[in-house]
Amino acid sequence: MNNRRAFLKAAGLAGMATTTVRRAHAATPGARVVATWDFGAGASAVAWGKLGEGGTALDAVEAGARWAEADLCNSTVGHCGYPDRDGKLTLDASIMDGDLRCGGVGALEDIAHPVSVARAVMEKTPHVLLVGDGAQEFALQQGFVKTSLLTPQARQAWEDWRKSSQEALRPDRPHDDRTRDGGAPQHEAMPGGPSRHDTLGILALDAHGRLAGACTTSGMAWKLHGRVGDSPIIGAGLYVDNEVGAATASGVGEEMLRNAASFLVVELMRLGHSPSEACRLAIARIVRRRTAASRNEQVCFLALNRRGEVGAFALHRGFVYAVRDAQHADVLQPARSVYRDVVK
Ligand code: SD4
Repeated sequence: MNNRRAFLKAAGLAGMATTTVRRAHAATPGARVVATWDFGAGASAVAWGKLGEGGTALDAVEAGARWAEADLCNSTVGHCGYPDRDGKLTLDASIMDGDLRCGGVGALEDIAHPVSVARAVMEKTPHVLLVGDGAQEFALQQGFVKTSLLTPQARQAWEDWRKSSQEALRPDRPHDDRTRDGGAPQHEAMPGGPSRHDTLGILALDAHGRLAGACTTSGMAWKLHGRVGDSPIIGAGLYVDNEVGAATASGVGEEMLRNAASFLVVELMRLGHSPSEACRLAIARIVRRRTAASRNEQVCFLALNRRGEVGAFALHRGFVYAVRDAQHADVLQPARSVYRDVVK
């Protein structure tokens, strides 16, 4: 927490936060922003500021996601992300409005703000998802600029990984899964754990009762080239419906994809479950159906319903999320985890 405060201060967010909280307090009764992981605090501060300026929930989540994409301390989202197995940095992102308008980009290279390209897909095309070269071509046509994003640190990490991981270079091994050693789960090191990769998922409810969400990531480090995760896939990494609520996910995207997981969380809320219970039930289903994989993978859900209630659950310990509203300027919550409750 102290580190994060220091970081926010260094990033110039602490002062801005105080001003924007005061402004936003008046402009946003009933509004709330939530975001995954500790860096979600920075993203929510920016999103909250956008709401304070009179921006919509959609504007707010895009602004928060852009902040995370530009964050030079984060090796899991945007500019400083770690590359794939071939050393290429490919980015995934989506954005969704509570009226079901949505857009996504997958495996996008050399464009700094995939979330804004996703918004352009939503607003300027009849489609929902563009991938790879086509997504980049579209971005360039829309005025986005081609930039080399791989940082020297990310390249060095990739080179170190290649040296230490000959086994992982087998074509059927998309990432180093040496944590599957039969030992106790180590959430720091496991696929989906905080030190491996974290996606920014951000959800907002504005003062007019509109919901929106965004999700942005560089995906799993050392993934196979061409792999697309859950984050740009509507229903997997993100789902938002003004009639019910919104959900987003972080962790091993393959589990979110096979379970249409964010859609599942929203549908569980539609059935009357609270956000917290909906996240817990979705995780419990993954543990039940994918018990062996669940042992050493992290999966995390965060949900916000149309009344502004928030809930989160993770497979394993370690998932935290940020909450921002008129009462709370700087709150990081640890999510409860279910693996040990389900697998005795
Ligand atoms: C993916 N879900 O590409 C993303 C990665 C992630 O926490 O969330 N990490 O699978």
